[in-house]
Amino acid sequence: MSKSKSSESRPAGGETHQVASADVASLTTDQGIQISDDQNSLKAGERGPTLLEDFVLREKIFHFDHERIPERIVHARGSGAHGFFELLKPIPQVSKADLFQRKGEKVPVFARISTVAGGAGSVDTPRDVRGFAVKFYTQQGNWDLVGNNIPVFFIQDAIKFPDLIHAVKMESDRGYPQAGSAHDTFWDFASLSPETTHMLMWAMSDRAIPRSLRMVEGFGVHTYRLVNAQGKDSFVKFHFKPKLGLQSTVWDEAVKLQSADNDFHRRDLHDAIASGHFPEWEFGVQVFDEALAATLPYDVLDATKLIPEELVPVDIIGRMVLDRNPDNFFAETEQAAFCPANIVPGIDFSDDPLLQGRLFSYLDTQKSRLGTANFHQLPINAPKCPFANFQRDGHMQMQVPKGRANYEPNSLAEHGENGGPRENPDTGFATAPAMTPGEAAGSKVRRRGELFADHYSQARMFWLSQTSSEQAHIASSFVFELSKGTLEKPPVRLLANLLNVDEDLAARVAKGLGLKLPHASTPARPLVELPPSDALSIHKQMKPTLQGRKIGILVADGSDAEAIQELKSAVENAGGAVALVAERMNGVALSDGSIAPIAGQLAGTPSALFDAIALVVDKAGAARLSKQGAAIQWVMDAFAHLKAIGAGAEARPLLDKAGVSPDEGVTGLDRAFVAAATKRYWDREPSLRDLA
Ligand code: HDD
Repeated sequence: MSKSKSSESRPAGGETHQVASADVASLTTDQGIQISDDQNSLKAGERGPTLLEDFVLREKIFHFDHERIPERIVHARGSGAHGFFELLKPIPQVSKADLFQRKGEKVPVFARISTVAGGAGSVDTPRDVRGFAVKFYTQQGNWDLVGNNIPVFFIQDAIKFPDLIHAVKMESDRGYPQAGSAHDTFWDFASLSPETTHMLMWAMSDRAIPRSLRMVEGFGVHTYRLVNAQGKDSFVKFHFKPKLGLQSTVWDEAVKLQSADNDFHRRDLHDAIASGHFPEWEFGVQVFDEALAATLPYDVLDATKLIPEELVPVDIIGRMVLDRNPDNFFAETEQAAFCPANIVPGIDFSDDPLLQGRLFSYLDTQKSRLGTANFHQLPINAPKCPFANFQRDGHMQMQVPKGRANYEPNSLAEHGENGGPRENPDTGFATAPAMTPGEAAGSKVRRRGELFADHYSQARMFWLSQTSSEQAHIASSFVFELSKGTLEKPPVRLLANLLNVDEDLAARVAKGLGLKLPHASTPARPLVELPPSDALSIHKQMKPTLQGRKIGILVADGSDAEAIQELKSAVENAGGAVALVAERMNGVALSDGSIAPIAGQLAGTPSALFDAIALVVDKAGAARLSKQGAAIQWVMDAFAHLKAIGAGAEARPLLDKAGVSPDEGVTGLDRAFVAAATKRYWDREPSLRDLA
């Protein structure tokens, strides 16, 4: 073995690889040194020891070793996109915020939608709340609206947040379950904390298993303040309403999606944007004043309460469109640092104690996650308006401030030097002076507002606002989640709390769990009967549309080419998309002799991935497929997931094998199918599964 080191390098076994040329840039080290060989480390002889001297190898491995950063302590799994907010209706009468002044003006945004409990690599479709965070890069600086797809929260005071999150995340001794609340510690905490009841109703509803991130609402959750140019302030709740309407999956579908495609939501968002179908939300505000707040039987500073839209309508003042995928997931989506404390003149905080705690937490966590107080200089976080101050130095300082002025007051400008920026009393952010009425001279206490103690009135309002099918889903989710626990007391305590929401609900959950109904827990405040609100129901909000929806068409050799083409055009004209699924990926020979390209192989492309299915097969195809488990399951699942099924008479054997019985959602392959595919068939459900 030769001891002399060689500067020559060559591929190990005759591989071909691209080298730099006039069109292909040279690979370099982080120091800009061009690299001649990226295939072999430097060795003392071909089969000899690798040399420490190899700075190319060392740098590459060194950087790789440090690629990961701590994931978010909550909302670790998320998908983001760039876009814009466009003002449709200026509101200078209530807010002086620059982005709310001029009709038609656009402000760039970056939005990230996330699950809460799971890690960064967890699946997209567990039962969970979805985070809905938007960074508005306004001319007055960044405004971050960091909300959820549910308008209320589990707890009322930030001091309980670490307990809530510890309870819901994987259990600390065993490290499971991942991304789910169906376990002892969550229900132990929740059943001991009646303030969670309203949010539990939402979390057990279909809101927590959305069909697409493009089909969720976004809520700022807290009551914030708007402030106008005269200094007058109002209360406000912020809303995003999806243009595609609200839509969720059914539980069995959500579960099957986890195995069909871990990245179902991320892929859906990415594909929609890449194909020019930009997700869009209306942006609205519920503006109200102290006087109205004072008449309500609940406290607007309590994040477990919402303001019904029937009482204070949502005024649509803008729209948000996501029209650009990130170029790099880590640099943008992962490093995006949202913070509810990022606020602009014209918008202000309320005294909501949950919000107040958040104002500290987010800035603090970014230091731990991104490693430096200079995280705001990362391109995704940096304001798009000029920003300058006397903050200096620290890890990863990327700006190069000029001159000596790093303190204030200074008189350097008077000596011809750059004296740096100064405060601006006219346009700078000034805190709205309004205090919660009656609290201005309050003494220091560790207590909550009196009305915070009503934990059940709005939970009941939510329950009564749901359709019977939605109610069955909620009751069944409680049964499923509580059945996963091993402790005896949490389900009993939870039932005692649910009895205050609705006796029928509690009785159904008890029956599902095989438990005797306990006595109701004693509410800390008497309930107030509130009128139901249609805005709280998904089914009452759904849009019968094919926009953003995908139809799976099962085909086989001999399938009718014309029927496929007609179906495809009809679906696409209605704004939907189609994907052909077949037993093999190498195309099927259609009736006209053409070969149809296939998007998904049957066994690996379950019907859970589609919003409706069509079977375009001839007699022989149907006969063959009706002997195949994957095909039978495909049809069976679509039926069980309450989807429309379009099929010609030839497909009958397959429908029969899958147990499809006729109803409004089972049609021929004509126009009726395209109309039917815009909906789900809730009435079918009771005949298919035993819901609580
Ligand atoms: Fe939070 C992240 C939403 C209460 C502490 N939160 C985080 C994200 C969203 C929310 C959407 C992810 C942002 C992103 O995409 O990067 N959080 C909420 C909502 C709440 C809420 C709607 C109640 C109304 N959060 C809340 C409280 C605290 C936190 C009470 C602490 C006192 N949240 C955090 C955090 C996170 C976070 C630990 C983790 C990663 C991050 O901030 O950047 O600071």
